[in-house]
Amino acid sequence: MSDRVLVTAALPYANGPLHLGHLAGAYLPSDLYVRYMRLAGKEILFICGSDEHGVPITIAADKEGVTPQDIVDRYHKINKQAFEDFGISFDYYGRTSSETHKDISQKFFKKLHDDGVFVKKTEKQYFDTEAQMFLADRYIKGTCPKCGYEEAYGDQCEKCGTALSPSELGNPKSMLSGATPELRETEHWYIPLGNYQEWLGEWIDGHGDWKANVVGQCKSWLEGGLSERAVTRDLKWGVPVPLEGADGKVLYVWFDAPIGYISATVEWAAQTGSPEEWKLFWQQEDTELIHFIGKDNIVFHCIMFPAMLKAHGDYVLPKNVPANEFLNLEGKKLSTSRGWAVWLHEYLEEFEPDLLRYALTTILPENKDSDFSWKDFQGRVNNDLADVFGNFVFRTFSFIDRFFEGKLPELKNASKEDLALLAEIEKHGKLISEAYEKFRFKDAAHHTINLARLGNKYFTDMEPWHSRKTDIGKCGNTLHVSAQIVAALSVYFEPIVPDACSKLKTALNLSVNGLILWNEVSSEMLKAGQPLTAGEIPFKKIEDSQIQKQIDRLEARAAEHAGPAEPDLEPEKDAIEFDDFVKLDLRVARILEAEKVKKSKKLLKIKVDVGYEERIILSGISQFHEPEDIIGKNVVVVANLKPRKMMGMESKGMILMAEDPADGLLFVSSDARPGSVVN
Ligand code: B3M
Ligand code: ZN
Repeated sequence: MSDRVLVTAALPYANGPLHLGHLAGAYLPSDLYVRYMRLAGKEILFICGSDEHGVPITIAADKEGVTPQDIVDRYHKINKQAFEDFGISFDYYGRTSSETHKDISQKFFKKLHDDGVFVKKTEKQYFDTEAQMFLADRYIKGTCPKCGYEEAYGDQCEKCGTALSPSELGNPKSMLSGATPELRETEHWYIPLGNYQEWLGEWIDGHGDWKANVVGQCKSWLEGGLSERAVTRDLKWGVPVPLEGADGKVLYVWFDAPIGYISATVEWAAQTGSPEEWKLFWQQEDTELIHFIGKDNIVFHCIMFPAMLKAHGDYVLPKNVPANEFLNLEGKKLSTSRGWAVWLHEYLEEFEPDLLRYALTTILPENKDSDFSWKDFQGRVNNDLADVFGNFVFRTFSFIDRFFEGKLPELKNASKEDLALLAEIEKHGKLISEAYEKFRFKDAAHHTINLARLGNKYFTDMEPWHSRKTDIGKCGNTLHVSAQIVAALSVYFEPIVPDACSKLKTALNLSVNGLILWNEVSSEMLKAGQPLTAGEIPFKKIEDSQIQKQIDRLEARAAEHAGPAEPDLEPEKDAIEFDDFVKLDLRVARILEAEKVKKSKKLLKIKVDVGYEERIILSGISQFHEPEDIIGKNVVVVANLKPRKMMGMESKGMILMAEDPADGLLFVSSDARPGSVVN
């Protein structure tokens, strides 16, 4: 591994405030990695900034009746502040509306243009006659040709991630007027990604350490064959195309935004007073460039930007793109338009950033979508941070304060238990650092809290409240060992809960010489006799009422935003293998008899004919269907579900029901005869 690492986090659009999903997708993981890498002594640069171009910005401006500049000025400031408040430790947070960025992205385009990389084409594109403009990207919606999602944007389907052109959408509609647009001729520059197909395939194959979810997406695009992508747009807002006769045309936002990583690095270098230093990170072969992003950005960072960089030739290529999946909220997909989100600035009104950093780290959607719930948040804070880590730290300090005059007792005649626990410091240091290096942050959190758990258990087992009366030497040993564990935790926990660790280091008188490196952590970080200043209890417990307040707020806002048009649909489950599917024996069955099950509010006892036999199935649908209404219906059942006992009766199989958000449980019916296999 190189010692010079450039880490980027996706540049968020400056068109609205940030929420939990943003944090869990790219920003917390990148910050965890960077903070760990700094502790590991690497030369690391952490770059991010606002993405201030593109249709998301102009749509936000149109909606409010203000200028795009007003929008980006407002949200750049708000988002930069939110990141700072959460301790996301960027070395530089730029903006793509800067002059440097304009200059660098225009030069990038110009070089590719002059080298003959692009093809220029006149093509028919959708034009809204009412709004008098071409409908690029998110100004147009329609049906995704790949997955059939009806709300796909002109540049990307947010459901399946496919990169699209407006011409590929079925049933296109203008987002401005709602009208079906007409086709008009316009001229644009295209990057023929097909020319890079072979190289990209080999390049991606050469990265066996990439996450499976990332490689999977890349492979599926490559298998589908790469086509030409327009890199310019007919828009008023953006980086102007730096060519004669290209008036009214700007660079496509996904062309200029990733170049923002380069321009922000150039600005960072200028600001530090060594203007050439950006070259170390972008032009020295041995730099490791790591892009942290959410899964909807994979195609741009693993196909489009690498092709651009390869075509340009002067810059390093990414070494890894550890993209995360999505975070859901209380079991539902996060949605700003439906008000189903927790905004970072709202969270901060009530709680410390460290608490969310820890709770989110333990549930990061590293390999599949995951779910944040307020109850779970409370549990993780109270059970792990307060009861384990906080309690251990507090007990250690307060015993030393009360019985050893606030000075670290010495370790003399250490017992087996004392030595065993001290040995865990090095062991855990290895486990945790391995997890960070492999982008397995959930594992890193698990191992870190585990060391605190071992410390806390040891403290309880050693019973210093007894030994202080019977064997003060043993008591001193227990506190010495506990304090050394606390000291190790003040470093090991730093990436996840930086505020708490900085307070802890002060209390331990450890931070005098600045950063303590990972490999300086040992079982002898604290010297006997050194003063320790007991501080406040770290991590207070969260009350039920505080959690209820958040849940109420979320639900109230969702109710405000609720429109009749958008049903509250469950997020799609994780993909399964075909082999998993074929294990299900689905059959058409006819309902022969039905009656309510006594003493049960929900269950109906239903006799069905599955073609080859008659059998009883118990089904929890009594609130939605009267027994007499369902007799004679042909429904679909899972025939080979293992029989189950309910209310003392055996149920053999399961009747499939569709859960309609408004109407409750409805049958999946079929015209086929009983016994027919459903595939
Ligand atoms: N602004 C999309 C997003 O926020 C885009 C990322 C740019 S990274 C170069 O999801
Ligand atoms: Zn799709």
